[in-house]
Amino acid sequence: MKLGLIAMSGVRVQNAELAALGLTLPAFVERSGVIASLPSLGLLTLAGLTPRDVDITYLEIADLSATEGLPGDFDVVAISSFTAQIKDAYALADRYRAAGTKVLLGGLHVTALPDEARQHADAVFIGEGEPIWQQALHDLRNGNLQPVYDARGQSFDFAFAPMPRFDLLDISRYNRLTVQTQRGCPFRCEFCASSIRLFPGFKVKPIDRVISEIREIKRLWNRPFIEFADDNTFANKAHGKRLLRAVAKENVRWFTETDISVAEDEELLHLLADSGCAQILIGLENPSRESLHGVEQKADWKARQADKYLAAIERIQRRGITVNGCFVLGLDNTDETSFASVLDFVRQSGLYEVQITVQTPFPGTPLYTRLREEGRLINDTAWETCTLFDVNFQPTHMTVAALEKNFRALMGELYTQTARRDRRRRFRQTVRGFHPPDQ
Ligand code: B12
Repeated sequence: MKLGLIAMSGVRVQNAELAALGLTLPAFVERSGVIASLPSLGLLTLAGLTPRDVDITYLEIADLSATEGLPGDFDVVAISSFTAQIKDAYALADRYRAAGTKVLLGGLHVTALPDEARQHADAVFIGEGEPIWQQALHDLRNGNLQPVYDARGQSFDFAFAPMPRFDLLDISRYNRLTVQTQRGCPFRCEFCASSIRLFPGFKVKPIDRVISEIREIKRLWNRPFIEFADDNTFANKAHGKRLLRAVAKENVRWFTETDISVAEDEELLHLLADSGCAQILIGLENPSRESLHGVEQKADWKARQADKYLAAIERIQRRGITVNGCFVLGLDNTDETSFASVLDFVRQSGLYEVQITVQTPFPGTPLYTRLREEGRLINDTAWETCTLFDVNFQPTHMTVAALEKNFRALMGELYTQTARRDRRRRFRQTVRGFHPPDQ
């Protein structure tokens, strides 16, 4: 059986003015270049669960309009896409099916809208792929493929996580590779479209499995930089510390996503610095408590952290770990003054790197459901606008045009060469001035 694993990839934005501006901003171009070249860990993971007699090819499609006909000659293709490129994924699926190739579709968007996806697939997969993939391959071989495979309600134990098939990649094309150390998050942010939408809990991968994945990458690549494709790596601090002690022995540089509470634990910060951590990305969302009110829906956790942000950033960065602070513009409790607040905060905080996005109602999120009920979605199936940069909802205290215009202006302020140089200089000064206590 010839199996094509196809990742719809690349970075997307629909708004032409924003896309053009992005290309002129050095710090934005640099960051896009770094992230644009990640492979689909989801598909490499499924490849790791595929019997060795299946002939597998891994492909990425960043721009379907530049792809003629049918890439590859396959009996079956498994396509993975997030929401922004799902319409391209469907168009490609239709082409394959017209040629008699079986099409399997899965991932976050398909999990949110399996009925929509079924119109373009021979089988759709809901939830985590691991518990259902081998059954589907078995059924396929026996000519008994089912239209829907649903992993919800089955708990996949990370102790059985397969080794992702990094060996299928042409590694020279990438500047970093991903390893997943955990899935899910204890918090419930209204807009979150990450893996809590596949699996509602929080689980960690056993440390020896994480280390074997890092070692497999090191075997294939002599200058490894690793991105943990996690939702919140240090939500469980005791496990996080054990992980860091093990990663420290591997001599790799790495990046991850976590929450601001890491700053409260000096031992964790010491271990982070000691284990090759280059940067942590933290969703700060907005600098003010009032604006954050209601974002985290279990206990208003995000709002309760806002007053600690400045001190926390300083505590992390003085250890030599850069923070990439992420802000969401267009939150319901914000108005046009929020753009200046974010800019002031970034300057005051000395954040090394900053990422701004527009509040985005991804399908399957509580935010999408609420905005649709409130009649505030501009187009409730314009999936191509789910890029984190395009506006597809009516904000509460400003017009759509004002959100777009102020967002562009803020980008123009944050991503210039000078702004980036100043942030870097300030970071170096902070690190030089800090003398860590003996650990
Ligand atoms: C790495 C990453 C990327 C990489 C790699 C993308 C890729 N092809 O996998 C790059 C940089 C290219 C990227 C691009 C984009 N990304 Co991105 N990315 C991530 C990140 C950090 C990790 C994803 C990951 O590796 N997860 C781990 C793997 C194992 O999980 P998985 O892919 O979901 O796969 C599992 C299941 O879904 C399932 N599965 C998946 N596909 C299939 C297919 C079949 C057939 C089957 C059976 C099963 C199956 O099985 C897998 C194992 O259980 C997440 C944030 C996060 N912390 O999770 C954002 C995230 C996924 N990205 C996001 C977005 C918005 C984008 C962009 C639109 C940004 C932009 N403006 O361009 C583009 C979209 C490109 C596209 N294809 O549509 C959103 C997606 C939300 C959504 N629901 O659509 C996320 C959640 C971040 C966020 N802020 O919300 N991204």
